[in-house]
Amino acid sequence: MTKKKFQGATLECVQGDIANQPDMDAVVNAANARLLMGGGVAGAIHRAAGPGLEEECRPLAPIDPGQAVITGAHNLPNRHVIHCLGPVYGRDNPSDQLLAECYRNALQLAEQNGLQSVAFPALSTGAFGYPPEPAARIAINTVIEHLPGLKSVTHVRFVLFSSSDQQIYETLFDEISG
Ligand code: AR6
Repeated sequence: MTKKKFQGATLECVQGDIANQPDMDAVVNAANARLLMGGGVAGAIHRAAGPGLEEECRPLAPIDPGQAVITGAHNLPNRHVIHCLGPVYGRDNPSDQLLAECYRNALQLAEQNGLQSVAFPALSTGAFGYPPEPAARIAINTVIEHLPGLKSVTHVRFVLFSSSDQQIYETLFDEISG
């Protein structure tokens, strides 16, 4: 794990499973437009949450790329799940702006719900094909850009599945000053 203090907030990157972050108020789901189970992150989150999550999601779907919605966490050990639809790389354009929107909208929902801690997976970098390094830059830069404006959210964790993604985040964390 790498930890960094940034303007009073804690930023972390860890290798792990987004569905097993019991100390975080919210975990972010790399959702599909219909907010159904799916594979990857969405599979892990829905499996751990149980069928109540899909039920709660149904009336909120469909969502657009860049959009985020919040639900309860059901059987997950968190208070909420924030579902983001990342851009499909090369199809949903401009991909960089839509990916940044996901992180911004998720943080805003966390803030509006009085949450202190949010864990993000590497949105769009699996089935949606976004190259990991530019996606990581967008994730980190967007969070750093918006943290100073947040009162409630003071702890953001990036949860990376592979050691190569963890390596990318660690390298980018080393570039952060503040
Ligand atoms: N915890 C943390 N990261 C994970 C986990 C996990 N349990 N599982 C995979 N990853 P993806 P997307 C990593 O495909 O690209 C789904 O089927 C993975 O290695 O989950 O936004 C949905 O239903 C990758 O680095 O999300 C959508 O249709 C990253 O998380 C679509 O895929 C994101 O991979 C969303 O695609």
